[in-house]
Amino acid sequence: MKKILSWIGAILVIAVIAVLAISVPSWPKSNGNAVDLQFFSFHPGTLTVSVGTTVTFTDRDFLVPHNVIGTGWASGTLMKGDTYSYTFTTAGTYTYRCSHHFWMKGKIIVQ
Ligand SMILES: [Cu+2]
Repeated sequence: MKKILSWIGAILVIAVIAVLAISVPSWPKSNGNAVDLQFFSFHPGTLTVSVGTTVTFTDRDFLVPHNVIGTGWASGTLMKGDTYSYTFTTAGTYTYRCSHHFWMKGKIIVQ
C-alpha cells in the first residue's frame, strides 16, 4: 500500500511539473492587492498589504477548481475567471490554502 501511495505521489509531482513546464508563465505582476491562482499555486505566495486592503483572488487555471480557505474566511469553489475578495481589517499574518490541492498554500501579511 505504501509503495502504491509513493507511486501516486511521484506521478502527481511529475504531472505538476509537466503542467508547469508546458505552461507559459504569463500571470500579471501583482498590483499590490491581487493573488492569482495559477499553475496549481498562489501568485504571489506571500503578499504584504496595509490594514483595510481588499485582496482579490482570481482563478486563472483552465478547468481546475480551486478555493481560498483561511481561518474564518473562505471562498466557495472558484473556476477560471472567478474571483473572491476579502478585506483584511486587522494587522497580522493570515495563512490560507486551497482544499482541492494540499500543496497550495499562501500568506497575507497585513501591517
Ligand atoms: Cu487548488
